Amino acid sequence: MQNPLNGGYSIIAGLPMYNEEETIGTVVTMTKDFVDEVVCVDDGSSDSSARIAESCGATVHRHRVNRGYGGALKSLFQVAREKDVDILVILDSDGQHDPKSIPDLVQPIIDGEADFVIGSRFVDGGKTEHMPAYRRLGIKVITAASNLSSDLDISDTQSGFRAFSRKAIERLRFDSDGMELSLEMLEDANEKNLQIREVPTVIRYDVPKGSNFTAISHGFAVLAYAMISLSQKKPILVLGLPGLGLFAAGTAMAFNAINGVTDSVDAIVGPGLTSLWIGVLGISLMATGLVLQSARNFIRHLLIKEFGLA
Ligand SMILES: Nc1nc2c(ncn2[C@@H]2O[C@H](COP(=O)(O)OP(=O)(O)OP(=O)(O)O)[C@@H](O)[C@H]2O)c(=O)[nH]1
Ligand SMILES: [Mg+2]
Repeated sequence: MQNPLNGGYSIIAGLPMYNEEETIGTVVTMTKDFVDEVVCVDDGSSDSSARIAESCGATVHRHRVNRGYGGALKSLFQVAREKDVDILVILDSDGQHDPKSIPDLVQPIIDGEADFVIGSRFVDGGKTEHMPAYRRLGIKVITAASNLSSDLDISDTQSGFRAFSRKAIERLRFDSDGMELSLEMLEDANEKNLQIREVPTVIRYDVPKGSNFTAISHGFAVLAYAMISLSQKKPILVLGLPGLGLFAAGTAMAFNAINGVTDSVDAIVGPGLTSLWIGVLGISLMATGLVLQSARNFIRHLLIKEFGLA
């Protein structure tokens, strides 16, 4: 049944859920007011999350084994395609996102101004409560690396509070099983020229489970994805420039060693060898950067000329 508040648009909320029995009931109950259906993907939780979600009115989609956050989102997109909905809103089950902000996330899609909306804590009007400093730093580093590789200027690449239009639901394809999916989705949307928009939101950390240290290992996985993506797209920046720096440092050390020669030749052997290997490492990095850049240009050229693809 359609929610009369949504002006004829069919909207479902998708909640990735893994052992969230303390919060899922409240999140489902609050979310129901803003959408037509709440779908939770339970990924082999060992607690009562699935039972509570169902008793609060959610449809629960079960994975028998844990497929990770990315696996849960793949299932949610599949459900949205099968149900042929206009809008899919994704929010966390741990209470960090406020369901009352759902109308703000879907509005740019309803207005035809966006296909992919991110609830951001770092744009004007957005904020975060009780966020640990290490999380803030991690998010800033990941966001900087990801913006460098994609030329997107997104302030909060790590917010899981997102809404997708029918066009985005149909076109987006992703592979990652972990949290790095947050970046893969952005890159895919950018490549497919989907309109991405950020709206302010509040993301809280004073929730029962709080932020735990698995967030650090998730953070490293996301950062590794951002760096690999950056080195594939801008090899000269990631490999060539540091290579040039090492080569310059090696050369400076070599001059220093030669200038320092007095009566003992032995005195320059150690610094000389050090400067040599630093210089060679620099040259190797620069060469790798150049080769990767040429391969990238060649493949692009081939795709455009032979297959008409950009
Ligand atoms: N289906 C599914 N959901 C998951 C999985 N891991 C996390 N989630 C859910 O995804 C949402 C976000 O996960 P969190 O672990 O809170 O990640 P986070 O908010 O980035 O990190 P924190 O700062 O630790 O809260 C929550 O609703 C989790 O229940 C998983 O393996 N499968
Ligand atoms: Mg969380």
